[in-house]
Amino acid sequence: MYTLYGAAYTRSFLTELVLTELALPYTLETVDILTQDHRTPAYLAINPAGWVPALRTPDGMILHETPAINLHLSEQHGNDILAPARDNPDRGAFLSALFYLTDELEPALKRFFYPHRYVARDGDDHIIAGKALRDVHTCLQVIEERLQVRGPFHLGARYSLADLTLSYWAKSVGELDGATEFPAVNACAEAVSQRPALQDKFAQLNDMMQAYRERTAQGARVD
Ligand SMILES: N[C@@H](CCC(=O)N[C@@H](CS)C(=O)NCC(=O)O)C(=O)O
Repeated sequence: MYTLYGAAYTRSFLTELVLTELALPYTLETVDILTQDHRTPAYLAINPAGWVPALRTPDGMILHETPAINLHLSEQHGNDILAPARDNPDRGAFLSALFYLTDELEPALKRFFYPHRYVARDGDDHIIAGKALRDVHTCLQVIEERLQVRGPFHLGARYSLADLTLSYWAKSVGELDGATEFPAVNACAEAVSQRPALQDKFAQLNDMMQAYRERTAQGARVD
């Protein structure tokens, strides 16, 4: 049995989607970043970086870094569902798509969600958030153009972890200004969210993001 540390409205939910897609049983240990649970000595002993998710494997090893966790699970248990095998001709394109999401889109989203960490002067949060939002849109536009050439998924007709990762973010940020202007991205996310194994989880994601927005509107934030 795997143990996943995280909170519903964080990217640990992306790992939940992977565990669910692969039908792997797991327990969720809630680490709520809006109440700073991720800074407690107990959690820092699990992941000294102070981020969620972390995953405890059945043999007691702790894994961290979401893309690494997700790729590892996909390769250990996936029977090729989520990750093309090393000898698959699509392997390179798959890794390119996945790394673009994790190296470019995710850092821009982090700047958008935590702008106060990047300001030189108090009160400039909105400047950083605005720039981050433009960076998010630039990334989505790049993905849009790739999907328009080879869609509906990153690997054409073949679904993969890259599509699941994109769909998680697209559905999480669906209400950001301008984020709905990417038809191929949204079509990919819609197709993934309708996968029979994932439908319930994506419905849950919607509710959780709503709850997250309400809490942050009331002043809760990650310092
Ligand atoms: N590189 C890490 C980043 C993880 C990350 O930033 N997680 C967020 C939640 S989505 C978090 O723990 N935020 C708390 C913080 O940054 O203090 C990964 O991909 O797992």
